[in-house]
Amino acid sequence: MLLIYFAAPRLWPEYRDLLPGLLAEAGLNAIVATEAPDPVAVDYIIYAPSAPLQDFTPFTRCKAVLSLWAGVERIVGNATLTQPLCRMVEDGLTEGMVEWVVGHALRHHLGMDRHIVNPGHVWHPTCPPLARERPVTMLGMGMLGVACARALAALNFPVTGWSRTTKDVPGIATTTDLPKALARAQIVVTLLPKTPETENLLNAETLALLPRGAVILNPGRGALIDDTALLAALDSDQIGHATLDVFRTEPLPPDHPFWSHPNVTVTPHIAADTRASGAARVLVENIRRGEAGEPFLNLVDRSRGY
Ligand code: NDP
Ligand code: OXD
Repeated sequence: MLLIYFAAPRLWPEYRDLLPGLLAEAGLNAIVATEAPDPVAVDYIIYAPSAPLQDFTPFTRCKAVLSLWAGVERIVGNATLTQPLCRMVEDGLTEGMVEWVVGHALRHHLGMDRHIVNPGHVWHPTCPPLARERPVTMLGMGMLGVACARALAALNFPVTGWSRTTKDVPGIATTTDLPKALARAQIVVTLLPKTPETENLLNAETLALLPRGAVILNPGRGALIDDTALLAALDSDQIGHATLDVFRTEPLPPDHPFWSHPNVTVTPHIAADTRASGAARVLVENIRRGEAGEPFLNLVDRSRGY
């Protein structure tokens, strides 16, 4: 069996070292390489959008494309891709996202900036409210959204989760009604995939539905937010702060107004990383399934786009 790695070259040594042992443990006899002189010989493709691969047509025997990324918007619409597409769901990715979301939510909730950057040595004696007085809304209640919603609810934040289909998550109020989800949210977290339906979901109209001064945390995708509308809402104080991890263009161009806006925090797409140690296990389990004729894990629904 031949597996080809079409992903970031800097991560290749980790996968090269981890995969053979895990494949052998699973009873799979496979070669893992970064080049396929004969594409017809390839059984599985390990993929990340950092690779230049665009044309999947020559890989006629390939049984699945296994994405190292959770978000698949850069491949899901590729008409040459006819093989099953699996996205990455992995504990390290989820834990990283929970830590990023909880950390940035607590920063804003507790007003930490006021004490961390205090050049005038001002004594600020105002106590923050308790978490139970700070409604949070999670836009997207998938693998990552639910994990983050649960972690925030465990700290007593009243969490409302919004998604396309109805959910039943103990301790979280869920809804499919966007205006209702936004009406009370003092902190909004966007953990949605980028699809035609979610693009510019937060725009001038929906940002205006939020309570004045609400904070936005976006570790989902840049295109979920209309940049111009967000900047206008920040300038008018309708939005108090935006902490953004993802952007329409990455790296964020040096002259982008987000860099210099006093109420924007930019993190460089580091909210949650796919760790090779966990991801390699997920890849091998899916290859085992493929070889055993069992259903793949984390299969992307091509018509839904995620
Ligand atoms: P999932 O596919 O598990 O969940 C997606 C959620 O979004 C689901 O609840 C889904 O609803 C909801 N959704 C999708 N479309 C709509 C819509 N039109 N209206 C309302 N709800 C919608 O994804 P994950 O939780 O695993 O990941 C979410 C995103 O996080 C990824 O797509 C990626 O873009 C981003 N990400 C960012 C990372 C980073 O480092 N910054 C790392 C990893 C992921 P339903 O359940 O009803 O289908
Ligand atoms: C992902 C990401 O989708 O890191 O996995 O953004």
